[in-house]
Amino acid sequence: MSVLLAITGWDVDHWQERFRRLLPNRTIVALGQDYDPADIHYVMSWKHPPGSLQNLPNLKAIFSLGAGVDHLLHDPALPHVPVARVVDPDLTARMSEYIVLHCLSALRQQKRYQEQQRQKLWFDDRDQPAASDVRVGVMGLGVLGQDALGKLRMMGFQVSGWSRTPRQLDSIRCFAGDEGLPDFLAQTDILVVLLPLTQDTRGLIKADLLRGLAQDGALGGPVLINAGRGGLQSEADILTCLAEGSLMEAVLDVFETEPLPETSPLWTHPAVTVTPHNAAMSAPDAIGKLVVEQIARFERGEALLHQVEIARGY
Ligand code: NDP
Ligand code: OXD
Repeated sequence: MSVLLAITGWDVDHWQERFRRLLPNRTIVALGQDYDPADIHYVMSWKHPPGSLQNLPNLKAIFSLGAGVDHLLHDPALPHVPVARVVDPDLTARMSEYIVLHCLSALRQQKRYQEQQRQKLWFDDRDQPAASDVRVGVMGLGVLGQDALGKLRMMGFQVSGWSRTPRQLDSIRCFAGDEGLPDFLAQTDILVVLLPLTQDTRGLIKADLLRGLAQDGALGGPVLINAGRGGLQSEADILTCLAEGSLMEAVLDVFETEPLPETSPLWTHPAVTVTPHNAAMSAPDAIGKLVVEQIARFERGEALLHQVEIARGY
């Protein structure tokens, strides 16, 4: 009963060492190492190369090592076994830290004061809006969206969210579907994107959508924070909207191409903050424990937690 680590872009040795400690009675191998395909019962995947999970005749389940699963569902040769994703308090807390940090940074005009410090400028000519004057709208009312909204509400922001299916949540104004989108955008000053990348959401964050954000808000212009996936956004449209003023600031953790190419104008744009897809990293200890628990459940004959609906794409 071996476990195969099918990981690219992360430190495989680190994960292998961690899983060897957590699962001492199993053989933990990684793609490219020597193993008998018939021994592999479980795969842990982060961006496995498409086709690399074929010909594992005794495979029972695939565990995504991240919350998102677009990185594995795009594999046309994905084996027909259950796929489970990460839902874990450690990862959720990290994402909410990122979202709260950047909402507060927009509220408190952090970019501007950093620039003033660089110029040794002691100067303040603007009113400081209160959090309660600012409306944060989160696209995606799932595990991450709901946690972030709860924490933003505690900070005093006005909060709303948008999802595919209608939701009713305590103290959160909820909008849903294509019909609900224009009204959701029109009452949003800071747009936070925490959607999965699916056929329906690809390319959603484009100029028309950004121009629909509230233009009369307390911050002086709309702010975009995308920590969902780069494939959700058109970077050319974000730049156009920043240039024309329909968008005031963008905080981007994810990009159409990752790593973000050196030639991208986003790197040096004064109104853009770039982070290297680390809004919420998968910490091997926390995520390792979750997967070990999942395997134990599965082998007791219980259903896997957080199973992905393959046809839906998330
Ligand atoms: P969930 O599956 O819990 O939630 C997804 C939410 O998106 C749901 O509310 C769902 O609607 C909504 N949604 C899906 N499709 C659509 C659509 N077509 N229109 C409107 N709403 C839609 O996911 P999580 O909250 O756990 O994670 C969200 C994403 O965050 C991940 O898929 C991943 O891409 C990203 N992520 C990024 C990280 C980073 O470091 N940058 C780290 C971790 C995750 P409904 O409620 O109706 O189902
Ligand atoms: C995830 C990610 O999906 O880190 O967990 O992007």
